[in-house]
Amino acid sequence: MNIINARLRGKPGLHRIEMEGSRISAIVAQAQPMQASLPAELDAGQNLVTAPFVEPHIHLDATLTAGEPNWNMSGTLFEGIERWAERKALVTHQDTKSRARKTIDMLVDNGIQHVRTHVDVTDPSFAALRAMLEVRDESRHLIDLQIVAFPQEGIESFKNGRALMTEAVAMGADVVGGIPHFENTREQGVTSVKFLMDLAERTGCLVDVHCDETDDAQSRFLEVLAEEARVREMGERVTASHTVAMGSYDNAYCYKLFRLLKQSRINFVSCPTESIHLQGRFDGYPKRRGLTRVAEIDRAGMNICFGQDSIVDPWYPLGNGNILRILEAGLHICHMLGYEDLQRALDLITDNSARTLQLGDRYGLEVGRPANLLILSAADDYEMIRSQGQVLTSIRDGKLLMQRSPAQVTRFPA
Ligand code: 17E
Ligand code: FE2
Repeated sequence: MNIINARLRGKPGLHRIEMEGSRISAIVAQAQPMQASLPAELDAGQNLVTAPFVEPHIHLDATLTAGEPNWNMSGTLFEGIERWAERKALVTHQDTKSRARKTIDMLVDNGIQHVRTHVDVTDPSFAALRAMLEVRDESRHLIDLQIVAFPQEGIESFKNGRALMTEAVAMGADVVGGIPHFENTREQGVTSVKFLMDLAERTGCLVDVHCDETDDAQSRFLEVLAEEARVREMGERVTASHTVAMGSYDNAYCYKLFRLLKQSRINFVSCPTESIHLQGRFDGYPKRRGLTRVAEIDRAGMNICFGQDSIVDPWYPLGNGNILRILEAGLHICHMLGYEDLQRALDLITDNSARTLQLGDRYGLEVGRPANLLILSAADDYEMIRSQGQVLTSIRDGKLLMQRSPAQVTRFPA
């Protein structure tokens, strides 16, 4: 299969992309627009062709459970955790698989082909983890799925938390998670981070910690995670998700913190729609936005990307799989609608996220890499955001995975 009349990010002019089997075999500059001739030729119509979108942070085990059995009435993270504990007691193998599959279909419909999901392992039955390990295998034709062993109710504060984490990794989780700000004491938060970094180092797993997901400016576990990553030289394999307390840190502390963060080389994930909804809940006015310092992390040359976090779960009642919606919201909330940010906005849901997931040469529009790519509805990043553009075609392993016909508008004369 070939794609003609493709615009590529960061390259002038039009290109033809050739695929052979499941690999990209050639990317050739075109002197002028071409007419499609072969049946196996797709016309990008001078719009962008990119590598697939990446979902770096979602909870596929909790998806599509909002209101079951109770709604989160306060809108706080903490009530979300309480409501989820009620739903978790009802989780079954089949229920988890069918909700995860429905959600994966939504992600696929929106051009996502790489996903990192957190799975709650503070459940001695491991019902959700067993289900998601099967989904990981059964969905390979749709997405590449990384599973995080996520201790929703704590490693130190939950009964047998350390053993559950160790077992989850032995069962096949790819990534070690954590939730230090939710542990009962500061000390438990610190020891939980040391424990999870030991576990990851010993087993070769990646690390992705829910870190400082609270407006509490005293929540300072990011410094612990970054220092552990720096000393062990594991930074590129480590991700700090949320870090929303950074939005409440004072500038003097944050200035010092940034030196460590840069040395550590860790990655960051922000979930802007989730955080604008869950945080600021204990404020009157002025009311905090409750996000991490996305623009500042980016400006400092560190790696940050956006994720959806939730789709219709105890923490967030909306969501439809469309990560472009998250990107648009995030750019607004983070004061990133400046010209230069708009020029490279798609980095936040493509290349930056692929780096977070450590996809290496399994990702990217380059000859020899997997023939996974998207045709978008606009010619550049700025226009994709402005026009609320869509993914028109998703190709995986050199074959069509999804095609969308955009809505037609008819105007009638007066
Ligand atoms: N669990 C958590 O601790 N934080 C979140 N944002 C979600 C689940 C969605
Ligand atoms: Fe999360």
